[in-house]
Amino acid sequence: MRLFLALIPPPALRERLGELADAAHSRCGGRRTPDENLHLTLAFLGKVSEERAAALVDWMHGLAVPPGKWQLDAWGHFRGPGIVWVGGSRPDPALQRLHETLWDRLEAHGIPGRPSRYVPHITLLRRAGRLDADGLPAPALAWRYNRLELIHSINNGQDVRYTPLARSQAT
Ligand code: 2AM
Repeated sequence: MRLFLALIPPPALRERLGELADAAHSRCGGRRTPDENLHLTLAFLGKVSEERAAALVDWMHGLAVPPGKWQLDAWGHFRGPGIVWVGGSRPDPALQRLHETLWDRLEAHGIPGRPSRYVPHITLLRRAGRLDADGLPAPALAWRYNRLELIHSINNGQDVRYTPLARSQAT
């Protein structure tokens, strides 16, 4: 099973992100992330056995994430895969800490793949053209979060569906 840990935007924020995705899509083309798939990845686990996934579900049920607020105020671009994203203009220490803590625990669960660098971002477009943010609305959004989700990513060859398997406790 292909799994990742993510924050899921509340409905009002998801709507705003969808508007930014539409604006970017009209300028840069590519494949727009469907509204229901918008998320912030904290850790990408890759392929995990069903047995290990069950242990991760138990872990998530007992997990409490410190509540935080992430300021979304920048457009960004990963050139290779043509990803256009929104994120923060500065590193966010709380998200960085959360990412590190989660990977400490994932490694204790025997999961490899800790990346050397974490750039928090919300992917709006894939396989898009060059990002030219001139003329695009400046992102100015605040994301208050207090819960993390363990998500199963299912690719049926045409599109990708995300199914939540477990949520951390509300804090
Ligand atoms: P992306 O949006 O920048 O592609 C589910 O695939 C989530 O895990 C996406 O948010 C994706 O980020 C992220 N992710 C991180 N590393 C990945 C990898 N090596 N392969 C696929 N997805 C990855």
